[in-house]
Amino acid sequence: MANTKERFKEKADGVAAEIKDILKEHGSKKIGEVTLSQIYQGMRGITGLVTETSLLDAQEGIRFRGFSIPELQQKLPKANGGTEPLPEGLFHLMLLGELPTEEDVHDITANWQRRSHVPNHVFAAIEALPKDSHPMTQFVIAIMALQTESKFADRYAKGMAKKDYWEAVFDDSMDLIARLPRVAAYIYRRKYKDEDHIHPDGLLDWAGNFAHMLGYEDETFRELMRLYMTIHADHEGGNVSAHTTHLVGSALSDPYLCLAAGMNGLAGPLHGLANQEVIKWILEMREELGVELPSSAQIDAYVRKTLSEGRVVPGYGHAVLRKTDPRFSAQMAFGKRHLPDDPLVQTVWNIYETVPPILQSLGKIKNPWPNVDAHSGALLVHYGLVEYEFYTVLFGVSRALGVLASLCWDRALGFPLERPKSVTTELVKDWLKGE
Ligand code: FAM
Repeated sequence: MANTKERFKEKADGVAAEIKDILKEHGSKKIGEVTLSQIYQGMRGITGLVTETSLLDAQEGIRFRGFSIPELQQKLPKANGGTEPLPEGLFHLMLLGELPTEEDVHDITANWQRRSHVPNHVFAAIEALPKDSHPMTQFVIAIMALQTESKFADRYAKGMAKKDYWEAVFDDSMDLIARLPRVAAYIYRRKYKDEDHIHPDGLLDWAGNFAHMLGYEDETFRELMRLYMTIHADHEGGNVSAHTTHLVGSALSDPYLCLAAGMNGLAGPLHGLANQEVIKWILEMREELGVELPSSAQIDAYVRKTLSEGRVVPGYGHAVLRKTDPRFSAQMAFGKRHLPDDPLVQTVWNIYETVPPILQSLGKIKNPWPNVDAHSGALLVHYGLVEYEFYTVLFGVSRALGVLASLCWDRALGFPLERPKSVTTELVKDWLKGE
């Protein structure tokens, strides 16, 4: 059977031909209108990007190549004896647009194992940072240090032809994904476990090995990592990390530069950093109240206090979603199955009962329901991964799967430099005068 790279090229050539025909016949078709409010308010609802790997529906949540999270949990190959999907399978699906076989998934695991060597200077770059640097800072620096390995940058400098860009981006993307768990685990063990590093286990799958290198041997924790790495991977193209990676790639920056840029966006509290903010907020609430399992009335009062201080309730709301995030529901189901009596997890569920009506009553929040970040920390704490400043790195390792699969598509489809038009308020006022 042809390997992943050849199959990707064949698929992408087919789609590129379709796009050419679509644009030839329908290129001038109008697909929407833009209002002044939209350009001042984060471009919500403006369709301005093509991202092949996943599509977000405001009511249903994310679908990866048409498959919902529960469908993926059913259809994607699992580890031996496991019940959660292997993220290798999701990557195959996002990249090739078709469900993988067990053999496809084993091939990707083996491919990533072969590519996983991290050069010593990357560890030295991490070591050069103070230990108390935020893990996301260390992660981005490590990705930048890895950039010496970029095949795209090397080949471009030697005069690579445009038709070959996709291949160098594919190789860099596969190398990067293969290396990220080692880099992330190194940062974790350096900062929190007295630099007692753990060598990779070549017999494990990508996420299982990541859990092992972090220092967690519990098989249920490995299952959690497989689920976590699958559900955080992609959320269509307009979110900050995906859009940034895509935008930077449009300048023909190599995948290392693109991913580092995307990860800087993920490190913002309104985006990926929300997962650390949620657990911090819950732990502070418990400390302030002096109880392990706050009552509904206590949660209610704490939420109102947070809002009165002009802060957001972390883990709630979304720019596109208008219902409970299915990524939240998948984690809740995992909790019900494996740790229903955990007081922190129960608190997350009690917050889920209490927060939406309060947010709704404010009348301005478009989505009062929980997003992915509202649940993830409580599951991690249960297994002992209590260092919440590290949580966004976990999100980042997973998000690399989606944004890099998309970057392969961007170059294979020959997408050009991205350059939307901006205006000044002076010009807007002139437009309005002319009305
Ligand atoms: N708590 C308090 N106020 C909130 C809120 C929340 N959870 N979510 C939205 N609002 C406010 C928002 O600040 C805005 O207020 P102002 O008009 O006074 O500025 C108003 O409600 C309308 O906002 P919106 O249109 O409903 O949401 P946006 O599309 O502007 O923002 C989020 C979306 C995600 C940035 C916002 O809901 C938020 O800040 N949530 C908390 C942080 C969070 O959980 N982020 C993670 C998102 C996640 F899915 C991810 O990227 N990983």
